[in-house]
Amino acid sequence: MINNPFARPLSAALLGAVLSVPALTSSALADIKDYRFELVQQEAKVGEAVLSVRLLDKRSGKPVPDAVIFAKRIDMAPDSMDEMTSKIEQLPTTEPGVYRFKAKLTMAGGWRLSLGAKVQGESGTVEDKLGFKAVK
Ligand SMILES: [Cu+2]
Repeated sequence: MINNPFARPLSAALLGAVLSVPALTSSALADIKDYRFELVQQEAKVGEAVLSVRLLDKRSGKPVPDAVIFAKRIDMAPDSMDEMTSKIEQLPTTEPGVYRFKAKLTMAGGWRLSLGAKVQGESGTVEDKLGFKAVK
């Protein structure tokens, strides 16, 4: 069989085309990428703490109300204690676009709040990991 010198570049080009299609498709649908969570305060007191998180539309900078938080977790991953988790519970919202959680911060140091949410009218999920400090 004769080795066709064009075979390899052509297949690479085809592969590139194939790979770029899902990328285009997902970015067209992925309005969900336009949302992010941010902590209202970067510090909390050790003990029972209320953590407030704002969900923002990055395009407008506006808070996004009525998202459904379906996953939440806190752990001490920033201090290399990924396995050190604690209780976290969602509290009623008092300000549109601000989501509140009651958490038991059992140790001073770096904590990470991980959230998963669904935004009204968008497919996909917003997933964010936010670092903060627990202080005495
Ligand atoms: Cu710890």
